[in-house]
Formats: sequence, C-alpha cells, structure tokens
Amino acid sequence: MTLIRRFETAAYRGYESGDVFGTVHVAIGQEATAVGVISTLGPEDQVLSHHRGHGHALAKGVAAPRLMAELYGRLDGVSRGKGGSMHATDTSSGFLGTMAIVGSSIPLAGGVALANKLRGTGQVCVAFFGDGAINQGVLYETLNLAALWSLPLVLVCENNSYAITTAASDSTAGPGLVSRAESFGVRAESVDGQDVLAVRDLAGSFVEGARAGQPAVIEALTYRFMGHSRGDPAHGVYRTKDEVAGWKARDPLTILAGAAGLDESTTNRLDEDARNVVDAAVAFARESEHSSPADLTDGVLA
Ligand SMILES: Cc1ncc(C[n+]2csc(CCOP(=O)(O)OP(=O)(O)O)c2C)c(N)n1
Repeated sequence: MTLIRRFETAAYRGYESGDVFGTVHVAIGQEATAVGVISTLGPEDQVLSHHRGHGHALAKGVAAPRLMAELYGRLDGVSRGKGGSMHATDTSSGFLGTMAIVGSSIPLAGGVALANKLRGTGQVCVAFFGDGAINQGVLYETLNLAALWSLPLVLVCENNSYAITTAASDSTAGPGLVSRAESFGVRAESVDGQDVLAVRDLAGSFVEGARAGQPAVIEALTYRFMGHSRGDPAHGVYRTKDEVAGWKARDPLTILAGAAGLDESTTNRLDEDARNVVDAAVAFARESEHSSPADLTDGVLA
C-alpha cells in the first residue's frame, strides 16, 4: 500500500509537470481495496481495472518502472507507451488492463471468466469498478450470466460515494448494490474498504467460492483523498472539508500500521523503501525512449 501511495504521488507530480502524458486519476486513500482483494489471488488469476487503476496494476505484480514508463509515454511502458494511465496492460502479470470507459471492466471480466471456465483452467477473474458504474446495464447483464453459468468471477465495486461530482445518493435508487446482486443469486457483501485485513478476509472467501463456480460481488466502502483528476479540488465544491478530513482520519496505511502494531521507525523505513523503488521507476521512465510515429501501427490488430 505504501508503494502504491508513493507511486501515485510521483505520477501526479509528473502529470502536473507535464512529463506524464494524457490524464491521470489517482486512488490515494483507496489502496486497501486493491491490496486486500489482489493479495488473495494467485499469479495465474486475472484482474481488469478501471480509470483509477495504478494500484490494481502494482498489486497484481506489474513492475513499477514499466508502469511509470507507460505513464511517461515511453517504449519500455507496459503498453509500449501508447496506452498511458487508462490503457495500461500487462498480460504476463495477469493484469488485463486499466480502462477508460466506465463499467467496461465488468463484461470483459465476464468473458474472461467464461473462457477460464470453458478451458477448465481454475483461474478466477476479478473486475474493479467504481460506484459510477452501478447503474450501467452491463453490470446486470454480466451478473445474470455469471449466476446462470456459475462463472469464476468476482466483481469489486470501489464505492467512494462520488462519480466525479455526482454523489451516489443522487444517482442510485433502492437499497444498493449488495441487494441488487443478491437478487441474481450472487453472493454479495459490503466491507470497510479502508481496512485491508477486512477486505482480504472477505475477498479470500469470495475468491475461493468463485474458483468453485460461485460468482460474487464485493462493495468496498472507501474514499479518494484527492480530487477526481487534475483541476478538481479535494474539497470545497461537492465535498466539504470536514467530510474529507473525516475520511483522511481513516487512512488505510495508518489503520494497517495500528492493526499490525508497527512503530514509527518501521513505517518510516517502509516509506523510505517505497520512495526508493518509485525514484528508480521515475529514473527508468525518464531514460526510456519515446515512442515515435513509426511505432504507431505496431501492435494494432485491426
Ligand atoms: C461510459 C462513460 N461515461 C462517462 C465517462 C466519463 N467519466 C470518466 S470517470 C467518470 C466517473 C466515474 O466514477 P466512478 O465509477 O464512481 O469511479 P471514481 O472516479 O469515483 O473512481 C466519468 C463519468 C466515461 N469515461 N465513460
């Protein structure tokens, strides 16, 4: 989680200085969801992510230098510098990509889970999505088929209460995602998304169930500490200063340090280690070659 925090802090800085191309959405404050869920997966399992996906990639084992090089638009990036933050894919790590289109990870993960089942590989596919996707039709089409075909699929909603500036309470009717999922006969539960151990406990049981053909939905209640993207202040427009401060008091890094009984010198050392990894990743990205117009059609299939 510390590595993700430091990586995203550096990515945001690179974005502000103009070194990172395209846009960047950071998940600072939401690290426990990525780590709690993905720590229960094996290397052969697959993850699909959304537009706020650096943490999912790192947790799945994507190398920090190659992910940073992707954000910098360089040839050593996981998508050869053509994808950027929202189209970063590393199939060798089972990381099937960040995605720009809200909700798109969900049906793609359904398809991957179907392939896993038909091939009898025993792999589980996990899709992350935000509360902004809760009212997308593809979620319910996927839940229907996942239940019908007993797919090895876990859908993880990172419910941070806002889709850009729209509060989930202004867009979503009824009792919420868990009861919607249960109406398809899919296991579903909400969890404190700031507590990595709680997320890991729930995910461990749901992932093993999915491996045995029982699809599941996790709703992790979490919060992004920063604005949606650049130009969106952390508070003052659609979120109050007090609301943001209340969630920052539940920082997943602090919660885990408390639960694990880590003293300050240990957390400082972990932070220092993460900074060193990220500094090396930035140096690698800076030294990597830019992609050129000649590379434009390389890897394009159609
Ligand atoms: C289908 C679609 N509609 C609109 C957008 C523009 N858009 C980008 S991010 C976003 C909000 C997503 O909110 P949420 O899913 O809750 O994730 P969060 O940003 O809170 O992590 C929107 C509406 C988009 N990318 N795709």
